[in-house]
Amino acid sequence: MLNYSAVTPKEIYLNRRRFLAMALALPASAAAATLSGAKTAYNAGGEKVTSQKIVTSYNNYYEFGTGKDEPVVNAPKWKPASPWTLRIEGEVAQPKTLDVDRILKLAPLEERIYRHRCVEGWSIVVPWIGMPLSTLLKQVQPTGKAKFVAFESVYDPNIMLSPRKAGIAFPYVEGLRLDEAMHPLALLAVGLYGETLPNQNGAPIRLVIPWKYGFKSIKSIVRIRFLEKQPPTTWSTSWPAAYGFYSNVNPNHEHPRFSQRDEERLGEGTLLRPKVIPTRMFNGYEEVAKLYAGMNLDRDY
Ligand SMILES: Nc1nc2c(c(=O)[nH]1)N[C@H]1C(S)=C(S)[C@@H](COP(=O)(O)O)O[C@H]1N2
Ligand SMILES: [Mo]
Repeated sequence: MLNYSAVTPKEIYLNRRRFLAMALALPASAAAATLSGAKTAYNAGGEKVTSQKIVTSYNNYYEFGTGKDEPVVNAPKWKPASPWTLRIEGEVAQPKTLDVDRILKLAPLEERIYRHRCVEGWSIVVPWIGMPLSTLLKQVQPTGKAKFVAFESVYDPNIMLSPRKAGIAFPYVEGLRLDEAMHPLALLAVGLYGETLPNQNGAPIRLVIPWKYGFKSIKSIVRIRFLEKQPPTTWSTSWPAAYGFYSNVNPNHEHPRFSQRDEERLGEGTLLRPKVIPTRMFNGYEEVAKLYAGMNLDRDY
């Protein structure tokens, strides 16, 4: 069950109006002030939120550098297209091109505090702002053949790394099974900490799939395709033995390089005594388990 706190329709409406005003016009500092009072719609576990400083300066975004300290330096130099358009096509009755302003109006924006676990062994707790991914996917009618959803990031070779330098192919691609994509926890995020997304966190629109490893949460999305067959994904193509299509957080399935048994919660311990906690199945989001009933998740990793 989703644990939504008591947010009245009026509060959601007001927050949405403030957020829209911010997204369209206000400078970042005013934006922070306007949304700082936003009500939280989801916070399972109630853990301490990681500092905004860490979440916006320790990033994986290979298009802007392979070091986690590089995207915060390189990504701000990039100017996302405005209006930003998202193409939705494939096995659908009616393909559509939507711009982000239009997507923002599809549903009230919610704040959701999610744990985020990187396969490399660190985790953070982030207050995202967004709407269920299902809200967007319901805008097109998938045909009976649609079983998977593929996502594609922007790729601008003028400012982003070459695939050779990054060591992975671009554009970055990801995918979900249709039922995973429609799960209410799957979030289409447009902001964090009451502000629009900084470039290094995937501006202007990205996925956040909290029960999967961080790399499934693809940034700066420009294209979504409904498909009959399972699509290729960047990391599973680059190293199939280490990265599968599902990539559910799973302490019982070891990665050849990084331990999945436990994780370091960034910003809470000290250099000498980092805060290390056990990694939980599905990152603790056990409500998704029924999506995988009958599957062997050690084989289908
Ligand atoms: N396009 C794109 N999306 C991406 C990545 C990337 O390199 N390129 N890195 C992934 C990885 S490995 C992680 S852990 C998360 C990090 O998201 P954050 O920087 O907002 O914490 O983004 C994911 N999405
Ligand atoms: Mo990651």
